[in-house]
Amino acid sequence: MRSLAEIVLEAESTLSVIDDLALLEQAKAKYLGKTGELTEHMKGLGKVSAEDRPRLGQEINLAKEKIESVLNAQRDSIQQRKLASKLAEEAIDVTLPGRGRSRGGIHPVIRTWQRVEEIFRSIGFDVADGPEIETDWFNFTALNQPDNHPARSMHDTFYVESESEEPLLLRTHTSPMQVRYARMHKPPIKVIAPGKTYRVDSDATHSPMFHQVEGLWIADNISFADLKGVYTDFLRQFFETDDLEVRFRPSFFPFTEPSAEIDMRFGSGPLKGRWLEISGSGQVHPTVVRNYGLDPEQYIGFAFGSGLERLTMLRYGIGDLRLFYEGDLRFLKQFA
Ligand code: 2NL
Repeated sequence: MRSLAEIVLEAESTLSVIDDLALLEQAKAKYLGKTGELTEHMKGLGKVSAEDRPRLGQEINLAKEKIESVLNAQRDSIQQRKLASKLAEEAIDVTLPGRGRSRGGIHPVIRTWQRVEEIFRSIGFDVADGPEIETDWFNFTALNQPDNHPARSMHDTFYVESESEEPLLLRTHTSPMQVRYARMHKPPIKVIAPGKTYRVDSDATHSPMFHQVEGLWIADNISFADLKGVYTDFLRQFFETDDLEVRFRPSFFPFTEPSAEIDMRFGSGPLKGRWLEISGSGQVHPTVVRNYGLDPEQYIGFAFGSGLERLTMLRYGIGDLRLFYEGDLRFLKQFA
């Protein structure tokens, strides 16, 4: 058995160079473990005379404390170094320049949507909102669309599988929002309904999803003259020119009677002199007024429906509808 001094000396030199926590605990066992050298000394105490025992006990304890203090110091130092290296590894150079942020832009059709809202709000119209998945009643029935109308076929309209009695579908126009709005408000009703609409149709000039804005003004004395005034004023603000004419051509829609196409003509610019179809319109059909929950003998008014893509194409001189949906940045960046 080695002397306490020898053991302490060796422990101090061995432990103080270990730089791994697990190895340190392993090395500790050699001195302080169950069969460690100091433990052996302890076991020997019993054989020592009662006279010498306290002194020897004290010496062993002192040796044990010395070793433990080296162990603790070494443990601390290993942990310190570990932390320092972890911090160094994770260091961030806050002086590096940032990566920069790429800037998004507003899609041209949405730009039109925003401008249309702004213009109509400025002349006293509210803006309606509503679901894109509609019931058959709000999308068709309320708008006087007969049961056998071709627009109601699976061929023209996207139907949504539903558990309910009533068929659900992707709205084919934004009118159902106006019907919902009209049923919740008292006349005078003065509202536009912009939004996405869906039809089974896809070619160079049709997209299965497109955007519409409809307008509705119902009160006790609203006429075609008001429609012409409101719509002409809207077009002049939208295209930022007063040099523009509007004409009505007779047409047919189930939800209006009489109905009219609205054409417009610029007096200058690249489209100068050509009549352009810009919107459908008409006096709201009495049946539709009744479906607002109003008496058609008392209330009258007009509605119109225009395509936001069409308005956008005319404003910016865009020739192909598909450009709106391709996500080509070379196209989109021109509007950012
Ligand atoms: C078109 C036709 C139109 C309407 C939309 C409408 C809405 C209600 C009541 C009556 Cl709530 N009418 N909307 C009226 C006439 C024409 O749009 O083909 N537009 C591009």
